[in-house]
Amino acid sequence: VVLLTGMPGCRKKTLEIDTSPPYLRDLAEQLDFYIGTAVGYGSATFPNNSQYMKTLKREFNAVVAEYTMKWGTIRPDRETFNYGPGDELIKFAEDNKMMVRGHTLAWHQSVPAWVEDGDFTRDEAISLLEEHIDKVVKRWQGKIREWDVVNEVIRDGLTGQPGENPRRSNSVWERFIGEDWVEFAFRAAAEADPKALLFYNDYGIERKNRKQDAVFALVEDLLAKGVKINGIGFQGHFVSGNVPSEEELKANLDRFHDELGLKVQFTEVDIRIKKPVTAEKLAQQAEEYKRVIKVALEHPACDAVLLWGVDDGHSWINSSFPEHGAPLLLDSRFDRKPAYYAARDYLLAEIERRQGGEEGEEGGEKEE
Ligand code: 9MR
Repeated sequence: VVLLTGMPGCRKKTLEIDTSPPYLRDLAEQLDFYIGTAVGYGSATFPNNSQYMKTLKREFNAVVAEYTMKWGTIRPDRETFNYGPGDELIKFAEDNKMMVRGHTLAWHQSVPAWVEDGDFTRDEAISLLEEHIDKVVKRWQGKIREWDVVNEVIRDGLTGQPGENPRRSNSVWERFIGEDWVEFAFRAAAEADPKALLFYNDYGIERKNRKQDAVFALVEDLLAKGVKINGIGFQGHFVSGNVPSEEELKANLDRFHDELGLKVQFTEVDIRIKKPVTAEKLAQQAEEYKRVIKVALEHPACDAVLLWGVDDGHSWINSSFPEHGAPLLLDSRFDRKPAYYAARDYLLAEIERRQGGEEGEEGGEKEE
């Protein structure tokens, strides 16, 4: 290290990263809260990249599989159930005392070709969906606290024209079964594990807009039919500079909680920055992360914020939005960014505030 840092153009800063305590997961635990992350799978991430693994264990108390619990991984063909990668994540979570979110039992993406290109009658598709949900949920019963049962039913770009169909037409489930596939999915999940918390999960609904209204109407209708739904996942794939205000974020959580009695969580948070990434933009992102965590922590019906990745180097943003970058709390060297420190400082201040206990102002109690 001495030799290298002595060399021109090679500063010590580039070799060492800050891993000093306190860690986010320990602070979150003191606040009865989950700070989680999506977990990849393969040589660059879980369970093979030792730096990734160390960081994951150290900083997070909740995990969600980024893709290994989707149909595409679990069900390569009709007869094969590939539970291996999911089992590994659950074992890891048990060993490290982490909560596990399940993601996702039914979605229009990551559907294997044998389903996507299959030729199923409505009844056959219903049986297939129900059988899959029954098997997968029972496999991990008691180990997965909450499931994204249904993901992203409502489409983008709604205009509000009379008679407009707000649902995605490019979903196999919609095509084979029709609109009530969502109901079959939730009912099957509830039957398979009556104790699991069941979520509807979607993006672009973190502020009041037509998509949010359509999600609200969908869930309201299902609840009126007696379908068990416990919560709404607001994915939170944000663009820095366009993150809703604290008031807007809170109003959305309130809407689903106060009017429908649902739990709420931020389930896939990342805040991507338009390149070039500058110190100023990182400072803005830090404020935005703090905002999201603050709203979540203060809300009585919200007990979790899950990020969509451990570090900037392994984020889906790099391939899907190449004009943007740096979406997470840790950079591609797993070093802490201003957003990490902002999140940590906020959690620390909140612990102090609650312990200091200005009378009547402790707050933070979560609903059952
Ligand atoms: O980040 C995930 C990426 O690695 C997968 O290839 C992709 C398809 O399975 O899904 C990505 O995660 C998505 C999540 O499951 C649902 N919300 C949007 C996420 C980003 O596309």
